[in-house]
Amino acid sequence: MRGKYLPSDLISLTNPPQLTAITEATTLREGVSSKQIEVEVVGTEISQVYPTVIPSSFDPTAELSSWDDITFAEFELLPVGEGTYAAPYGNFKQSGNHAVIVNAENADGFADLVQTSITVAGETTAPEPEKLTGDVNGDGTVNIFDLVIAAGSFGKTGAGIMGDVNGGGVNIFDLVIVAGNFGKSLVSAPAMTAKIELTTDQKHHIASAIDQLDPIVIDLMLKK
Ligand SMILES: [Ca+2]
Ligand SMILES: [Ca+2]
Repeated sequence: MRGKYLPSDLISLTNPPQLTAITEATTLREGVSSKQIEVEVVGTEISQVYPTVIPSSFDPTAELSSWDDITFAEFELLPVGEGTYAAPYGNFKQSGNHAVIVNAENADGFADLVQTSITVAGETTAPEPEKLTGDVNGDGTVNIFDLVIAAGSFGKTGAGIMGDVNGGGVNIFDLVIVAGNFGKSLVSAPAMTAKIELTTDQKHHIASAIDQLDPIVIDLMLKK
């Protein structure tokens, strides 16, 4: 008879859904705050599949001042295939472990909860740009402009001075570093300017800085 006389929804009358699989615990790549949450559900007439996100900032031991303190983000998973429900969640921003707990419901009740963990490694949202030692103005090439800037700041002390390559203010060591990296470039075709017009002041800065440079470094610079 192949059970053809059994009502197709008989099983659902006695069975709440079962959650049989969930996205495995994941550490997000740096800068990524979104993750697809996916579960496998067995059961009929599923009315709702919904994850609750408990953020990394939640401290279960902290004293709660109101019920609002334990209101967590909830969203709904949608059927994407046979027994598969999924949706992305885009607010994994705080570093640490976020618990994602999924429930499913049908007319018979709720499933046993399943849980996964999404880890946000760091707060950084953008990768550090590649840096070239001695590239004072950050244009990807170490050339005369960088030397001009460093020479122009010569003798200045303090933090964050343009031309301070190694920290601690701009002194002879910064010029040596710029000079030692002279001609290096991150860009495939170095954007060397054919004509460089320096002001008298700039020439003076460089001249007085070069006076203090090691002869080997000067030799290196002149070859470029
Ligand atoms: Ca530069
Ligand atoms: Ca320095």
